[in-house]
Amino acid sequence: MNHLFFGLTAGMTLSLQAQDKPNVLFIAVDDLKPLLGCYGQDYMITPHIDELAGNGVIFTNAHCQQAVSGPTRASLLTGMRPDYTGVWDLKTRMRDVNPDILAMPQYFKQQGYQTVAIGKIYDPRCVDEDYDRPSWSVPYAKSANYIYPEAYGEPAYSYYASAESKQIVARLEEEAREKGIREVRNYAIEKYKPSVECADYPDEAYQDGQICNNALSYMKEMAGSGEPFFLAVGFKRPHLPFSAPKKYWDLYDRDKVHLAEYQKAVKGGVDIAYHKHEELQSYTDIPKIESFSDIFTKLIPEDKQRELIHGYYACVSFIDAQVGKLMAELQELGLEKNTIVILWGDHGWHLGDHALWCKHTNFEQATRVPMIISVPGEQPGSYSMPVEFVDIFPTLCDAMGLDIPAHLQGKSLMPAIQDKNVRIKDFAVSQFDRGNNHGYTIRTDRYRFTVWMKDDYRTWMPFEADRVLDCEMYDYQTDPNETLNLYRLPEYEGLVNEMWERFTGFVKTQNQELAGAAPGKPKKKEKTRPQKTDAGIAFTDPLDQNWQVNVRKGAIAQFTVEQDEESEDNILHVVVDQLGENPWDLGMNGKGSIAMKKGQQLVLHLEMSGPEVKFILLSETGERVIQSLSGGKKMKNEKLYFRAKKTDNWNLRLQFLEKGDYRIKILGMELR
Ligand SMILES: [Ca+2]
Repeated sequence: MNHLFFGLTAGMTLSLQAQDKPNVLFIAVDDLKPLLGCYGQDYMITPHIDELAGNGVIFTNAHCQQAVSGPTRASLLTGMRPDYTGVWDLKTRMRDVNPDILAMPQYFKQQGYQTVAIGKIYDPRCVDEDYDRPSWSVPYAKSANYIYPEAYGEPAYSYYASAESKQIVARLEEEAREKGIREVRNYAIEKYKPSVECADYPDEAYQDGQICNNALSYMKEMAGSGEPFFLAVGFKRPHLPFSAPKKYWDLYDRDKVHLAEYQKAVKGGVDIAYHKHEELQSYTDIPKIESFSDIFTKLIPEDKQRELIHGYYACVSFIDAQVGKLMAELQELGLEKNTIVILWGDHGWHLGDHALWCKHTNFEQATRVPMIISVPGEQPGSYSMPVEFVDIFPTLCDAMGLDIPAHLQGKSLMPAIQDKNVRIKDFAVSQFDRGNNHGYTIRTDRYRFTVWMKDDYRTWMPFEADRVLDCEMYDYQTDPNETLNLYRLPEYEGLVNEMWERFTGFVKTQNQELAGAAPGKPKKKEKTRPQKTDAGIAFTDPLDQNWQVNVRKGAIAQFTVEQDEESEDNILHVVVDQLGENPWDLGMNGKGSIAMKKGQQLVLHLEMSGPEVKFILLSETGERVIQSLSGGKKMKNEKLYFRAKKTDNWNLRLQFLEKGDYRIKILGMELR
């Protein structure tokens, strides 16, 4: 074993290229359907989102991939459809299925962005305890600090702010304790969980007011940093319960709210399309539906419908006001010229249409989403052809000037942002499960075609006509409320056949894109290893055979090469006691070089533990491709992707960015 000690030595320094990458403000709004002034609902009071839409591009035919929080967010944030992510419910964690999946914030972080999440971005049930640790530069637990005004305190169950609600909850929790019940919160929530709350309190008394304040602080902090940021702000309303400050309720007249026009089953429809709105039924002021057949006979009473819809409107205006604060601060800080802003609601919401409430369907009101993207320097406007959430990842890469990872399933919408008449795709695809029956629905400019497949069919399998359970088709030009299923009408046979071609074509594409992915089943980490190359990147003993180690300007570190007894691989062990003045004062340069053609991708397979390391691929002419990686306490399998910006010889550099103990094992590399 060869120990190399390095102390304080003077040496040459490298200058890093100045950062002029655009920032991204990424605003997620839980359960927000396109019920906004800018989407043509002129009775909605949403001036700030309308203004954002007026300065950006509003997508009027945008659809989520699956109308429920965890799956839609896992898909959007990885740019992969649910049949790849395997997250179809609210309990599967995305990295249990795909340990090496590349998340959008993770990729931006690797590209030199400060990535931070405040509020709800992923669904917490579908990621790890650290809210997907690889995604964020700032650990999620430290990204926000909710400081409620003393006069109000923290809302009960985090959403009921009124003193009355808090007293009731406190009394119920006391009652539970007296009865010796351990699950105090569950006891209380089963007895008291109203679907709405109107209280005359300020925004700051609610979680969304706090989320907004934290985002404002972060923007101020980042404005002068010189580093680009990806700031993800996730608002919680208008998710149930509809609790919002009274001033937002006062913007609307309950007698004038718009009840759903069509509250019946589709003529010629299919039962599997509906549900009993179980989510709404978990609220203690909602009448219970016992059996499926009661859906259309026991409608929510009209006064309760009015109250719910009024509450939804109030919550939308409440969030609009928070968006207004974010946009004002962006201007105040002079960041608006260099910040891409995107706003999206994670899926739609049924407000009584088809006697449905909440989401969880393949109907238009559940799949259609608000999606507004503002890219500095681009002309504002409206885009009406179909787009989907999987398009967001590649679109942002394109707008930010980053390479689009080749495996992403969506398409960049930048051509549509630049020219609103350019077609990006013929249809969007959403899906939803009913047990082992899985419904896939495609939405074109004008029609929707839904195929319900039985026996656990997924689109990585070849299409099998035997497994078709039922189908639906709707024409939004003649029937915007989806009252009539056209699928079996003889006059639509030609159109139905066209739709079948689209659907089976989609399945073929999925078969190809997901080939070998074995999605949906928890996977072991990749055991096969790529071929080692002789590019001078192996950690040899002595280390200086392949690497020049730099420990300069105050840095103190110890570099050792150890052998893993089991695999006989060499492990680089670095202990950093003190950092240098600059990041490049503590690191190592590979002596060998790798010849790469422009656009070619180098994939580095490694195992790593310890704090953050910056991996830099440097060309002879000084071009850099930078990826950052942090390991945990245990060695973890990782892959890094570098795309050559030009044809040249490249060599690898590592910079150790924090004090601590690092272990890195290079498993190999491949050129794609
Ligand atoms: Ca949601």
